[in-house]
Amino acid sequence: MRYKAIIFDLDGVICSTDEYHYQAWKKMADKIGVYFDREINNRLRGVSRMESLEIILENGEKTYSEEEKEQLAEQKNEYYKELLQNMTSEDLSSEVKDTLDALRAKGLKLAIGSSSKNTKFILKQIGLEGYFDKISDGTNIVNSKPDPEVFLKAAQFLGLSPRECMVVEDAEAGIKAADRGGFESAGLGEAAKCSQVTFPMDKFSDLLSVV
Ligand code: B16
Ligand code: MG
Repeated sequence: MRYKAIIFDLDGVICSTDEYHYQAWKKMADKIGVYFDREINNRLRGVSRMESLEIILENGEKTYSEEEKEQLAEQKNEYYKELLQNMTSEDLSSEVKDTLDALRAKGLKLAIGSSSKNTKFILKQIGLEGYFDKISDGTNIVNSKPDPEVFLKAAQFLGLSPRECMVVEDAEAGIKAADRGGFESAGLGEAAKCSQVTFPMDKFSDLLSVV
């Protein structure tokens, strides 16, 4: 087999928390009177919380102190966590779960490579606590995508080289991170259009014909 492991992005790949990120940022932006829409939201995919805030504030007039920015990011995270409370195992699609099980049955190791600091909570909510062999997330990195750190850490946790792992992403920043780290990649949505993607996909289950 070509790969020994697959490293999955979480938000926008395993589950649709990307919609909740949008709603939470929108609520925060409306509160401070800064324009925000879904197109701007697409630029936040895979990008860390503080860097996402900087992108949103590009459309505002006001300059915020570091302390105010921390408070705004914290406020957004509170809105986001409120939305996550309503997630259950029904938010994990059968297509994703069946594909993951089939990949594991082929002998592949499965890992997470997500920028989110809420990764473990989300996995618990959707019934995947303890499912993945290794988790690399926003709590163990300094640099967020397009820096390859989150995927390099995942490979290191697995004890494998980047050439032995494939990355699955929905974000352009994530495909760039994979490419810079020496990983092949499979892309969904926006990521499927990225010039550095190895395998553009229409749907998650296409992974079964890629590996
Ligand atoms: P948090 P991923 C990323 O997750 C999201 O795509 C991005 O929108 C978010 O800002 C980032 O996580 C940080 O999330 O605020 O929960 O720490 O796509 O890398 O799984
Ligand atoms: Mg993502």
